[in-house]
Amino acid sequence: MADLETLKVAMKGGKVADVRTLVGALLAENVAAQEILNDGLLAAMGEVGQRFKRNEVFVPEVLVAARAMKAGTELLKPHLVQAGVQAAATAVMGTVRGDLHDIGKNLVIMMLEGSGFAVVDAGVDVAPERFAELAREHRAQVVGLSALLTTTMPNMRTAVEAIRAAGVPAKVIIGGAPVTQEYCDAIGADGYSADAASAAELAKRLVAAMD
Ligand code: B1M
Repeated sequence: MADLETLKVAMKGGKVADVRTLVGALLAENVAAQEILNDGLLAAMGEVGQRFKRNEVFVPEVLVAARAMKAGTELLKPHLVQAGVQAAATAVMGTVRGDLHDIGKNLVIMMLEGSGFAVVDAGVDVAPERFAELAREHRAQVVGLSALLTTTMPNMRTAVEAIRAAGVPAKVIIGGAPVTQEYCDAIGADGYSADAASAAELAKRLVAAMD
């Protein structure tokens, strides 16, 4: 029998194959995908983050845990995203310039897709002008910016400025661990949310208000 504690141990150890097997087994045991994500993968990543902060583990260990987390979330994706939902709107989503963290961004993408958005994944380390270009090219209603580092947060401001300067009418939403509503207000973004599920709800609300 698979359980969430064993999954957390495998993820913290960066055991990709074990994480795949355990996530598959938990799904087969009808454990909800959201529970596997929150109480298994995200809980384990939270612990890795704490240990990283205390210098008990270093970048290589964090990287292998992140790889294992990706492998797990890929298996969860079909269960988190509703099948066959017609795209109601388009969103461009990326991590801002200088920032390579993509796990949160990928979760936001999953939740947006689950809410019926067609999502253009701009990737990581995205230049401000690139967000504007992609939004224009895909006629996006929403642009989502993610940042995990206090040093890359200012690049959210430059991305907002580039999008506005290009005259792109998309709503800009922002998030990531160090980001706050106050920061959102300060840089003139259209909305902030603390987690991926709320980001999708926020995007839906903003698009509905555009009609
Ligand atoms: Co980095 N890292 N990291 N890291 N890393 C943090 C962020 C850090 C807090 C660790 C720490 O010190 N405790 C710290 C930042 C400190 C700071 O600036 N305040 C840090 C540091 C310092 C660094 C380096 C500088 C380390 C170094 O090289 N010395 C370096 C920077 C590299 C770069 O980006 N240029 C670095 C590198 C890395 C790895 C490459 C090893 C790896 C990333 C792998 C990858 O993403 N593919 C990594 C990881 C994994 C982490 C931690 C441990 C986990 C991040 C994560 O994926 N969390 C992290 C510590 C921590 O957060 N506990 C840490 C899980 C993820 C689901 O959460 O991304 O927050 P998160 O997303 C959340 C919300 O924030 C929100 O939704 C998600 C949940 O639902 N959200 C949004 C995210 N984006 C959103 C957008 C929205 C709305 C909500 O709207 C658009």
